[in-house]
Amino acid sequence: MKEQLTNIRNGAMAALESAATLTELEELRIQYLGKKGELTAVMKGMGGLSAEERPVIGQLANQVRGEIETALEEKKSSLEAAAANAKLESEKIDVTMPGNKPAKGKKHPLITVLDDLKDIFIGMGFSIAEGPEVELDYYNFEALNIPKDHPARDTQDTFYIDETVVMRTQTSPVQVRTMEQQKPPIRIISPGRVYRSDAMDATHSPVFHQVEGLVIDKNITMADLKGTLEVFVKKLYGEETRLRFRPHHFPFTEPSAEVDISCFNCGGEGCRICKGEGWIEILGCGMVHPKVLRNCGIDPEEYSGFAFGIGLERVAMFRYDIDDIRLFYENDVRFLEQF
Ligand code: 2U9
Repeated sequence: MKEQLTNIRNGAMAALESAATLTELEELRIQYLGKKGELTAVMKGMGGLSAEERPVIGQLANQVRGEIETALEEKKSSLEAAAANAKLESEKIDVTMPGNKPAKGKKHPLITVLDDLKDIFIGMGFSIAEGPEVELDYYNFEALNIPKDHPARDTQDTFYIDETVVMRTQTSPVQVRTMEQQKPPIRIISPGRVYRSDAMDATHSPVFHQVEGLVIDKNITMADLKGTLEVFVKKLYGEETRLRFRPHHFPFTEPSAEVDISCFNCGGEGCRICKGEGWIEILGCGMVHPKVLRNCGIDPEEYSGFAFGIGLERVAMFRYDIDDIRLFYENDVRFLEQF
């Protein structure tokens, strides 16, 4: 029996030595020390031993059990440590490695143009005014002297919400609301989104952006209008830029004009950008119609003013040589990255 116990111990030690995983180790524990294990089997056979032999063999069996238990514990610790090390090794990070650069956005070209316009007008003492994009018919048309039968009211041009509510077709309602609430002097620009029931093509979009301006004070004349717009245009396109005022008609201004600038690309020679004209139309303007002033609670005998409107997309398309308005709204990074 002694020999049997020694064999069990030697066998267990060798098996433990070569065990490579915790699962294998557990299988060995069951094989040697479990209820149906080899050591238990030997101990069960001790009943047939003599009174002298029994304590000797019993002691040896306990010693073997202790040795195997100790070896199991040690092996378990060393396997666990190895596993932990392997995990650390596999999860090791190189802190000196360069990080992943987050994709960085860019300012949208329309916002760049808008920011430039805002800077110029703020520099001239204007404030920024904003208002709702869903407007009452009154503020979008009626107050602006656009009568009921005016073609601009046609459903072809205006998105009607119902009989009295529209998507604003210009940002002028913001100026009307400002005049109702504020006494002159007034110097504001109102940038924002406007809506027209146009089919989408390379130069039209049912949603686009405008900046409108309004100045109301005593003794404001056409000279103030021309001076202000000249400073604006020269700041935006360069000091060498010339302006041309062409008579025009708007219901809300009288007199009214459209303004062309000498082509910033060829200086007026005629080129691809200005289509050989030498001039580029950039905005509309005029002296605020006395009826509009009266509608807004301002006495036209005491005050006068000028207003202008400029389309942001148009400015940006000329500046960046963009030939399709739809590119502004598609959010294609390959387009946006270029500015
Ligand atoms: C009030 C009184 C008058 C705003 C004006 C224009 C001329 C104009 C167009 C430019 C290109 C619209 O974006 S566009 O299609 N605008 O030509 N806008 S005067 O006149 C006003 C505004 C408010 C109370």
